[in-house]
Amino acid sequence: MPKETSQLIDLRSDTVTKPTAAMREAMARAEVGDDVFGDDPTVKALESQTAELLGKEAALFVPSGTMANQLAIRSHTEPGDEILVEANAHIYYYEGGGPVALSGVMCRCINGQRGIFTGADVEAALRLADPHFPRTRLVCLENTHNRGGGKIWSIGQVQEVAAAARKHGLQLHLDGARLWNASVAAGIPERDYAAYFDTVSVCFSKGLGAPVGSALAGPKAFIERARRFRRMFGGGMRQAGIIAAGALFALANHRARLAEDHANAKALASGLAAVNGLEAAPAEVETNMVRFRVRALPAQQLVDRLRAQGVLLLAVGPDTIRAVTSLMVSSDDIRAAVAVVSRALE
Ligand code: TLP
Repeated sequence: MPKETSQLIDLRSDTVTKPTAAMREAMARAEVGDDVFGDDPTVKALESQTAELLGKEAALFVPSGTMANQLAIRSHTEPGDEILVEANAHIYYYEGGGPVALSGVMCRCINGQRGIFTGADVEAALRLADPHFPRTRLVCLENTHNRGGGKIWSIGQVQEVAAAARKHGLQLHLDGARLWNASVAAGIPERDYAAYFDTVSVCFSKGLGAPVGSALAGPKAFIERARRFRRMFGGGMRQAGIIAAGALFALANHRARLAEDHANAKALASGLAAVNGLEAAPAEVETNMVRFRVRALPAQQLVDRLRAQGVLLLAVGPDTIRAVTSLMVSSDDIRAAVAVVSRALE
C-alpha cells in the first residue's frame, strides 16, 4: 500500500521543506504593506538583513531562485552579449532557456569537474573584442553546485576564477541558492564568498525551510535596475511580508542546523554504498546531496518502486538518482530509507 503523504520520506529535494509551526506563527504575525509601493516593512527588513549577511549594498526579494538568477543576467547584460556558465549549471540546465528568452544572451559553456572550473577555463572561453563576436560580459558560478552533487567551491578556486574574470573586465554572478550549505560546511561566512562577486542570488526556500522566496544582492544602482526588470518579469509582489517573515525566521533559526542535513547525507551515502547493485561515494558528499548509480535496473524504475514503499527520490539520469536531505528528514528516516532501498534491490 502506498504510504500517506505525512509518512513519506521525501528525499527528492530540499525544496520540499514545509514551514514549521514556529515559522508559521512568525508569518502570521508579520507586518505587511504593498511592497510594489515600497510599503512592506517585513520585506524591507529581509532585504537589508540579506544584504548585510552578504556584505552587499542592497538586496531584492523575489519569488524564486530562477527569477533571482535571470534578473541578474538581464541586469548585467544587453541582448547579443554572451555569458560564461558551467555546462551543468542550474542557470543553463534547469531554467527553461531563460538566458536566451528573457535576456537575449548566448551561453558559452565551460565543462567543469562536478561544477568547478578554473581561471584558465575562463580565459580559454573568452571572445576577442571584435565586432564579429558577441561581447563576453558575465561569468556565473554555482556554490554549492547542484548537478555536481552539492559540491563546494573553495575560496581559492573562487579567487582564481574571479581574478581571471576581472583581468578581462567581466562581471561575476554567484548562484548561491545553497550558499548557506557551503558556508556551514566550509566554515566560511557567506560574505567572504560573496566578496568576489558583483551579484549573489540566495534561496530561502530550500534547506532553510521557508515556503517561498529568494533574493538577489549587489550594488545599490544594480539592484534598482533589477527592480525594474522584476516588475517587467511579473515578480513585483504586494503584501509579501507574509512570506518574507518565513525567510527571516529561517535566517535566524535554520542556518546552523544545516550541519545535521550534511551528516544525514553522509550517513545515507554510507548506507547506500553497502547496498548490492548501487554505486555511492560517501567521500564525495560535502553537503546535503547524494548522487548514486544503479546498476541492476533503470534509475526511474527503482524510483517508482521506492515511491510505492514511501521513499521519494529523483532520477537525474538514466542510471543516476539524487537524494537531498533537509529538515523534513531525520536520522531515523535515513536509516529507514536505506533499509527500504536495500529491500527493493533484493
Ligand atoms: N533547484 C531545484 C530544481 O530546479 C532542480 C532542485 O530541486 O534542486 N539555483 C540552484 C543551484 C538550484 O538548485 C535551484 C533549484 C535554483 C537555482 C532555482 O530555484 P527555484 O526553484 O526557486 O526557482
